[in-house]
Amino acid sequence: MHTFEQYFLMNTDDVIQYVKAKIESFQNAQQITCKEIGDGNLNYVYRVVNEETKESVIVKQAGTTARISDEFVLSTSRNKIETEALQLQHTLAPGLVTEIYLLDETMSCCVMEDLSHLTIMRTALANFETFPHFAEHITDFLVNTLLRTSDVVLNHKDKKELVAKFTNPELCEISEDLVFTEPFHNNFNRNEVTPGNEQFVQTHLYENEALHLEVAKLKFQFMNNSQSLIHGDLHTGSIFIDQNDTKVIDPEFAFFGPMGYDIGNVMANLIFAFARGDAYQNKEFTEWVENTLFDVMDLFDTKFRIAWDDHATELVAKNVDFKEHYLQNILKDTAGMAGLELARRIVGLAKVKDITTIESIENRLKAERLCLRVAVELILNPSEFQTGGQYLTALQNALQEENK
Ligand code: SR1
Ligand code: MG
Repeated sequence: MHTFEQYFLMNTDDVIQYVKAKIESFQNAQQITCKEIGDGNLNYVYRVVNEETKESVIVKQAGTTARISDEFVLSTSRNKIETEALQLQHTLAPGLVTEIYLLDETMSCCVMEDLSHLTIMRTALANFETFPHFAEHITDFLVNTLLRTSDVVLNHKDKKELVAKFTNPELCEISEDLVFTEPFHNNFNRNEVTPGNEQFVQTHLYENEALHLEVAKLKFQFMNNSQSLIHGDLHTGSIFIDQNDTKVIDPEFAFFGPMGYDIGNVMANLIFAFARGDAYQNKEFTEWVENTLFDVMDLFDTKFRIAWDDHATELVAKNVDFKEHYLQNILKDTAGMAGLELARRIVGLAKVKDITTIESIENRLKAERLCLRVAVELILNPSEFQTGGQYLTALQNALQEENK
């Protein structure tokens, strides 16, 4: 019988005992079921149900290596960063973030709200489902969690304490390698290029010196601009959704970095959904994605300005031209970071199902090139992407190139 006073990696039986020991309402439950449901690259996720009352919770535990590969040896303390980020984001963006019931630093796990009534957004998008409130919800999340953890709003000493608390070197290193370096240099030989696109990748990514310069700038921006508490991995696999609700999960990559990293991830992952929709010629779906790409940029811009006026405490930030300058830089970062996410998910180690599950090889190759063409454009010319309409033009131009 475990007492859970020392870390070990739990199995489903252990998790049942754990929940009985730690969660009061499960203490006397006679019939508990537990299933491992994680499909992420790093951790173990269990759904635990009291079959009598139907109450359910999620237990998420960090192992000592990443699920995707033992090459990534990681401190299990990442679970604390993830849980504390969720707790802070929950207060900043109520209703849009999963709720935490318990953080257990010894077992490197947390117990949280079960969101199984919702669907992981990537899965839903792969089935061409559309979500009318997504753009509204995700821009509320972005503006509130990003602007309100920046020096524009926070007391600067409090912010520096948070920067220290959320220093996350191991998971940042994963992103520095997988997002900012390997897709362009294949320096660890971990890239996997789909046969048929090797020459395209060689020319557009590996041998593109102008691109390498812009990627280097973005990497140093990621490593050195402690702008806000960013989620750090805000792709559509980190979002639960249905027709009414949107809930963000999984901020284990959280740290103080550039706001554009999160916004760019949202934009890039919508573009993956677009590329899949285009591969299956689903016009209704691609139109919804286009509208959503447009709305995310438009709503972010509008809400950011309002939130700035409502919440800025820093005296020099009251200068209207500074607000413009600050926002323009965020939007510039957004474009570059979106380009990086697009490139790394096509050629790098961690791919996305939107593209890998396209059955026709011809269509998959085309979808990949579409994403890479947009990626290169975004990285090379980030200042030209200040509005959603400019992203749509880049998508249409890339489609035209492909259809030539
Ligand atoms: C080793 S982890 C690979 C990827 O999975 C996570 O979700 C992050 O996106 C990371 O880059
Ligand atoms: Mg994750």
